[in-house]
Amino acid sequence: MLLRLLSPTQAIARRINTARFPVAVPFNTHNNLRFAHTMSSVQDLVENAIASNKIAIFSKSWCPYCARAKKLFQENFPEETPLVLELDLRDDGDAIQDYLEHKTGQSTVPNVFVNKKQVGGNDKTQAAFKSGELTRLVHL
Ligand SMILES: N[C@@H](CCC(=O)N[C@@H](CS)C(=O)NCC(=O)O)C(=O)O
Repeated sequence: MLLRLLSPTQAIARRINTARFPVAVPFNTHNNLRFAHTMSSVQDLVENAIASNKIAIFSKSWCPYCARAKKLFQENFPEETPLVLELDLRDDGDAIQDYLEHKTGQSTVPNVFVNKKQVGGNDKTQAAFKSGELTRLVHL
């Protein structure tokens, strides 16, 4: 019924907007015409970040767990320069977070990857450091 009130373009956009990884079709959000991120561009960005960086941390700038994970690397692996993507500071941050959940089953940040392996959030990263697994991964 709702869709019948919309123009065909709006109806299609409304339906695509509900898709998990929308394709590049314009849709209205809060009266602003915006473009949905393509699944492949977000997927490529995340996969490239993981593949091209020894340490990749998907983070949010205000997140205390992220701060602890970033501090662990700064203090214990000062020679490394992790790639840190602050999802709250990016237009595509929500789409990246959705893709990470799809990929790893983890919906929270931080989401830490070392040498292409997902370590997990802060708790798992701290535990991996204590066990020696994190150091092993960093020095692969
Ligand atoms: N036990 C998790 C806690 C992570 C967590 O709760 N992160 C919050 C931000 S501080 C989160 O991702 N909330 C959902 C969101 O921001 O979308 C860990 O150690 O990483």
